[in-house]
Amino acid sequence: MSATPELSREAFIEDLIAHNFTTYFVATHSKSASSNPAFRFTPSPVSIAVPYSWSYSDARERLMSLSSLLTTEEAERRNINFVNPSLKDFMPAAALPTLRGGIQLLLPDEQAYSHRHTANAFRLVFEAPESGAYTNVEGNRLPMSMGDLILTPNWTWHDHHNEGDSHVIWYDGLDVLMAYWIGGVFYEEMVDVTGEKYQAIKHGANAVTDNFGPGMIHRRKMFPDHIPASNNPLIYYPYSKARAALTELADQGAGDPHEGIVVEYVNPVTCGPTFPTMGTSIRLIKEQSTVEAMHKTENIIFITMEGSVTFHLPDDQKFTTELHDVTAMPSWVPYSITNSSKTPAVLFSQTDRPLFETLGFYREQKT
Ligand code: GTQ
Ligand code: FE2
Repeated sequence: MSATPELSREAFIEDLIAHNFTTYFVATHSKSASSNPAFRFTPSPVSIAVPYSWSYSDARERLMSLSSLLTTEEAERRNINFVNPSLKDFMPAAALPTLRGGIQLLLPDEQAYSHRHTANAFRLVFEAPESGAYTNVEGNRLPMSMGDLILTPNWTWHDHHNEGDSHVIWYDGLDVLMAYWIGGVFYEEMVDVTGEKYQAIKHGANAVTDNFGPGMIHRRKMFPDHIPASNNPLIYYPYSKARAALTELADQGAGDPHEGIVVEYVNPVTCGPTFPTMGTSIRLIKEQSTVEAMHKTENIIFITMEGSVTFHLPDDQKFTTELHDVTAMPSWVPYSITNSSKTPAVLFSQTDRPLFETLGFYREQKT
């Protein structure tokens, strides 16, 4: 076996590829059309994903149907995931190259048993009973009310419960794709570790939020088990606070032409993003206004929490959203966001920008 210098260039390349080698030259060589075109560097990012928008009402209908086909016990997590059409053949349930999203349902008296994983995750509540729906994160009972954000950081135990009188539906956001690519997925079920399927409740939500008044936290008490030092201890962000912050900023006339009015959910210990891998924020787009397009190296998912907006993309592509629709924008794709209605729109977002920033890859450019 060997390619000898006497071979023609074409035969040499065929032999090279057949033996699991390659050379940068194949990126342009006509004989190598089957090789990955992405091998060739591009002047600016060309994402493996496409922009896409999923209708909440379509997803919700399917989630409801699933509830009569599958128990929570069987399903472990009864959900419908958002799948980017460009990624579906080679990535496990990916909305964007690093981000997974889905919606999950618990009917009254249902619960989803406790487990933990290295992937960071958050819940954003879409529909909830007056009271009784909650997620237990490391013993903290965190209520699920409309718009609340609940974090389940890396390796924290979590189980979901609905003791209310109507269903609860929430959005799950995860960074698991990144963990998958780099070989960092670990997972455990509580029953296999402790013999219990659910955690005991040790603290209410106030134990989380009150801890940050004095800026002090009893880390061992809140997270008795080993927790990575990078974990965000503020695992609960009620919607009322986020929404009030937006209203106050709007009243002050704050805002950026390329961002709208944005507040970021931060880790109060570092003032950095919610997770080392994944940031979350919420923005208000004033009535009859437009957030201008820009190139940014981030993969970002927008969830319409109030009102309706239209995303305008190149080639006249556009997505108009309704309540709880999920819209995915891959890196570097420019889009503007228009709110043409007479009431403000509120968009939640999930982004992998912390990855780019940490690694020195973050860039932006005006269009
Ligand atoms: O609720 O714990 O959509 O572990 C995917 C994985 C939800 C969850 C998902 C999960 C969860
Ligand atoms: Fe989970």
